[in-house]
Amino acid sequence: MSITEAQKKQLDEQGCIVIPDVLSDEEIEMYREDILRIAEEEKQSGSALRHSNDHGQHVRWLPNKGEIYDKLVAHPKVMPFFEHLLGPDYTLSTLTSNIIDPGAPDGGYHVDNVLGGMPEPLPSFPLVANSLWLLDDFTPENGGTRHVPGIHLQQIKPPAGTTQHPDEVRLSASKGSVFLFNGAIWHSAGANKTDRQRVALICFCCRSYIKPMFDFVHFLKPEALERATPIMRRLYGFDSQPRPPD
Ligand SMILES: O=C(O)CCC(=O)C(=O)O
Repeated sequence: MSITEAQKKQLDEQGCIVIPDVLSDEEIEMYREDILRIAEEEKQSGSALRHSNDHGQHVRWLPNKGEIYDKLVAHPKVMPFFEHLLGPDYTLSTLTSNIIDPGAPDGGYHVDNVLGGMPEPLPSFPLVANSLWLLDDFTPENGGTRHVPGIHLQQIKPPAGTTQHPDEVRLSASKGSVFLFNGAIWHSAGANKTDRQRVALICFCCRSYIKPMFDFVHFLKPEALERATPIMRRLYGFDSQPRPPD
């Protein structure tokens, strides 16, 4: 699998792209069912990470929650897009998911970790890149991700509390596709005005010299590490660690 020159240009200029047909219908159904099952279990056990005024939930640390999530870590249809933005030695920062419940309001605009904590101007090249793996068709009505194409070129962050932008787009894309974007694109989940949950898997990556958000090196379960190929180990960060004493 590869990335075309036109796709590279779109990522450079717009900062975002939809990669079609990454997941099969069977995979979509399997992942959606499993994420909703884990979300319910986490609610019952009191460990749920609820958000959006209790109208949304994150299920995080997916590699530790099932072998089925291994496939997302080094997916051949998606890796070339991350490599274009972050270089050939990029690493995984998080592997998580986002459920937007009916009634959820628009989220607040943000850029992704680590950019939110950096001074402006933000770097002129991508440090982090995010990808949403759509387990439902995304529409402007059901929480389709709001984003501002091209704003990464301005190297600015949304002022705290920003909820609108004149150039905003609400993502419309088919389930099974992946919406991949430069982390400097202002974005947020949209309001869900339908009666069905909107579900996405999220694979968030960074350059090898950026500190990832999740410490896979120390907290990946032994069985998940055992299943990892050399490329997956690199993505989990094992090849980009600070050195131990001589
Ligand atoms: O779920 C969405 O539509 C947006 C997710 C998001 O804002 C993020 O991963 O930073």
